[in-house]
Amino acid sequence: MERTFLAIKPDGVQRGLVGEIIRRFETKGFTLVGLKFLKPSQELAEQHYAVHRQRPFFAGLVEFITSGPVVAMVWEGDGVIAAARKMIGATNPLTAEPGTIRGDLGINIGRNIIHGSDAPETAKSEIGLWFKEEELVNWQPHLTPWLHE
Ligand code: IDP
Ligand code: MG
Repeated sequence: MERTFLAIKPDGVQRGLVGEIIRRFETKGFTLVGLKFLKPSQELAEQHYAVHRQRPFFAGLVEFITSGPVVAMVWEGDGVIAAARKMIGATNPLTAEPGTIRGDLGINIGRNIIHGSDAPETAKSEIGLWFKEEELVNWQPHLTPWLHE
């Protein structure tokens, strides 16, 4: 079963959007298999955003993501990686489609509320970076037969 890594950033936490965001993935029908609330270390943030190391916004991004608590999550389901990216919306909340998390809830690219893995390889590496294997829970939601034919 496919898994993805999602993180509600410090702006989402400070704005009280944790419940709203988790609700969207829950009601969509995906399964929560990992959840933790933490203030990321500098090292974790730099590793997580390593691909952007050369970008002008890198230092500010790392400073922001380490500034406050984030909600780190692993969600499971068929097609969850691409579907979660769709539900999150475009990187810039101003151009993100209404109906998406960023499109509905944000206005600035540097405060875009949530992170989501962009591909199977990044999902795998980000899950491994943020979670130990034993922190992920294998469970069968009772809803399964009502969500899958
Ligand atoms: P994504 O989060 O939609 O995958 P990426 O291009 O991977 O977007 O960028 C990672 C994060 O870096 C973004 O979510 C955003 O917080 C930040 N970011 C990207 N581009 C800019 C920018 O031009 N200015 C400020 N922050 C940016
Ligand atoms: Mg990205």
